[in-house]
Amino acid sequence: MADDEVSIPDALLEALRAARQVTVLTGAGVSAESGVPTFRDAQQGLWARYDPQQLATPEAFEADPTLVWQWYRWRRELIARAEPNPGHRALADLESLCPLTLVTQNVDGLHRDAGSAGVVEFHGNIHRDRCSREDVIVEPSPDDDREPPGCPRCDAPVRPDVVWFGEAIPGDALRTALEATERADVFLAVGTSATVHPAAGLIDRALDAGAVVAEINPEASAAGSRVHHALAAGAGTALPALVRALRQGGC
Ligand code: BV8
Repeated sequence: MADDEVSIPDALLEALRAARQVTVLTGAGVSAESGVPTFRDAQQGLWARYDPQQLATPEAFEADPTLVWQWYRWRRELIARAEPNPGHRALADLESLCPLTLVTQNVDGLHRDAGSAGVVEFHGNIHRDRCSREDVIVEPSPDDDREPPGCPRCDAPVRPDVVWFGEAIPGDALRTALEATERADVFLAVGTSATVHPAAGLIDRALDAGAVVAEINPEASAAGSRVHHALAAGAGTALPALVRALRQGGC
């Protein structure tokens, strides 16, 4: 077996082949191989001295909207240079092999770019803007060079359409994710440290609901000791290996 190959447990393959519902939860680790730093990675350059968990909050935006806006602009520019990697593409392929619901904590949009349909964006999407007063999606005028720009309707500061710490998960996303987790015969946690809630809680909900739960992560996550299968590998290697193994078995 090639050294970058990953061995997929037969029991996991059998469970995937028999599954009526497969639910996948992805985290920043899936985008790491596209060059998008994870939340665990030290921030880079100008942002090295800031803690993402401090910046991704309504309080930070209230205190210094320009700083927070500039942080998101830096992340948007970084993500704009990123391409989906083999892990993203394998999850898109998996949709044709299994009845799959993909729930992502990532805000980078790379799953959609890779061709995944119906992605549940649990923490929103960094590419969309929202009026901070009316809470509606808006497109600021390209001529508005203020940071942050003003809402084209009411001129309140515009913010990224993401879920900040201390904010509720969008109702539709939460309901869809909970329902897909309760019904899951197989639940895959990929590239997540399982430290941010309520996303991380989906893993225990899947376990409690009797799903076969597997994790793909080079390092064990906070849920690692509770899952049935822990594949200590990168998503970009393990997910294509999983799709190949399913196809070889005639899935
Ligand atoms: C809420 C969008 C209530 C913004 C993000 C219960 C217990 C403890 C705390 C809480 C709790 N309930 C609520 C909380 C508080 C808080 C929380 O969880 N705090 C934690 C940190 C202590 N949660 C919240 O505030 C949530 N809101 O609960 O509101 C409420 C209810 C009603 C009404 C009002 C309020 C909201 C949380 C959402 C925060 N927003 N993102 C933005 O992006 O700017 S979270 C953000 O961080 C990401 O989206 C992501 O979810 C998270 C980082 O986690 P991961 O994705 O796992 O990434 P991480 O870097 O941690 O790990 C990467 C992993 O990848 C590592 O394990 C690594 O080993 C692995 N890896 C690396 N390379 C690879 C790889 N894996 C595979 N392949 C590779 N190649």
